[in-house]
Amino acid sequence: MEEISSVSVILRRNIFSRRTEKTFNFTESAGFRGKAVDLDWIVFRVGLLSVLYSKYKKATVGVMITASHNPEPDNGVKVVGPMGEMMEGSWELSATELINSRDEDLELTLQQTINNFCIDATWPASVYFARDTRPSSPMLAEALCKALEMFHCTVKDYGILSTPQLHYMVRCDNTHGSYGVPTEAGYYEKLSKAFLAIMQPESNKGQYIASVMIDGANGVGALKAADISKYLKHSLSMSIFNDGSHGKLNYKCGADHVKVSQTAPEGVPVELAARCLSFDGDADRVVYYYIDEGGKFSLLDGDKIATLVAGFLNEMVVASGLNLKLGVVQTAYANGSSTNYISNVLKVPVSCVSTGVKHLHHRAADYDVGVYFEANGHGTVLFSDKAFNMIRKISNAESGDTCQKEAADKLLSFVDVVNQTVGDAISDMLLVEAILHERGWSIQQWNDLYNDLPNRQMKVKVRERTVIVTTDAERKTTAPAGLQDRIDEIVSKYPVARAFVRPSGTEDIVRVYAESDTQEKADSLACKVAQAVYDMAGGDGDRPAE
Ligand code: G16
Repeated sequence: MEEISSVSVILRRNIFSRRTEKTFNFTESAGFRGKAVDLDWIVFRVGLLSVLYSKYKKATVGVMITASHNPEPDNGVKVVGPMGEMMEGSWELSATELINSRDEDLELTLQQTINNFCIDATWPASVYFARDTRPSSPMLAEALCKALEMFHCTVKDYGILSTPQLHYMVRCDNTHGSYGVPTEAGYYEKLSKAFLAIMQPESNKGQYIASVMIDGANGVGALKAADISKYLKHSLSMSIFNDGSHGKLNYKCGADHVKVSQTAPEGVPVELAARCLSFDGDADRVVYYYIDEGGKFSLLDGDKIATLVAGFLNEMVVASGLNLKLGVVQTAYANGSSTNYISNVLKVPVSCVSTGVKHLHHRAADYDVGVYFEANGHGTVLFSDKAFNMIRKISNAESGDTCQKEAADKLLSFVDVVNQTVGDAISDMLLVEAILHERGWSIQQWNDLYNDLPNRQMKVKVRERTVIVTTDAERKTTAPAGLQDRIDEIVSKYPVARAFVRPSGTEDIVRVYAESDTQEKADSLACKVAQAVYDMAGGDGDRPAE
């Protein structure tokens, strides 16, 4: 591939040359992330990688510039596969090698990637890309463009999009429009048409009120929620706060802040019993919350969304008379009560996988209808081709059971409300709203399905977080030696308790999760486990204190 030689020319001019000896790892959950000022050369290399990935897949692929829930000075880059899925695991090693290659070896590394994956270099690459609202994103988009321009590939710059919108565009292109139209209007039209079909005004809404207060995390989600509201007409009233007009991205607001701190965000005048929700910085996560009459803050996170969605879809599948395998996928962060509720009350199979949507998405595809949500609010529903065709068959049948047909018609609208490519805060919000509307439920009624076990998350700073090695879907550690025994010993002193630790893929810290029967005990357990991590895994800075 002759274009590869121009890579060295660019590097010799000192543009996008490697500026550090530090090693970077492509993380499963987040691609590459770091301080934005250090990232232009990395994004340039990811651009080169995306061209090869497109040639390898013989399809359009995507590149998203975002650091999602991370603070504003950070940024990052992810690669999107042809069906809107995350890049294949077998390419993660190549991505890491490409980023860590010395400038003088870069041409060779690119050539090795071509050889390793038997890439047909003559295939015309096609890369779609977009960015979030971070001030550093345009500069990184330019670095990406420089790489793409060198290969004369088809490039589509969508400007500012939410991460799930870019995933949607890539899938639309590769399915030649059968998934949808690859434009922003196409996205809004598909989702809103399906939503409006469900939100029939004449239906009995019970205690449901079609009004939400949205915390946009001062990011792209606020802009896109405002855009879709025009298509939703009067079916859902949205008051949007933290819309980026002032205030910093993800600072004391957004889904991650609300989930981890278990408090309402700043900037939202949370009203008694009002249904409030927070997006994260690139609008691929959503969590709900409300303040009850006693003034208590209640969080309805990804687990609560998963249980609401799985319970409803399961009923609809049964009502349609279909024999479809529906299952839920969670991670170790799932609250023990939610797993219990799914297994014992809904009687739906539930599995646990490692953190990162890639893992959940993969496992959910084993079901006809796979509901996956991380506790942090990241998730979606996958409907297999088999499920879709069976639902459509009942819906299109000219004779047959009227109730089954009605249920199948409704299910088809639910299929279209869902962005099946990856977690999508806007699509998930519409899904939750549609189900609450169907049920006629208030947020409190939804919350009353089961009680979460009190839980606490903490972050521990260590010198090198990769010293922590996990197994069993991250529920146990195998290194450093003795840490798991110490955690087991601490946990055994608390009732109904569980705790685990894992190195973050998006921040330079180790995460600690703990749950027990009271908040005080969950807090104390989290702290004791955090101290064990600090002591046994090379703590840095202040030791966690109770
Ligand atoms: C990303 C992934 C999520 C994952 C999170 C984990 O979130 O997309 O699936 O749960 O990372 O982060 P960590 O490894 O730091 O716990 P996002 O929203 O930041 O892209």
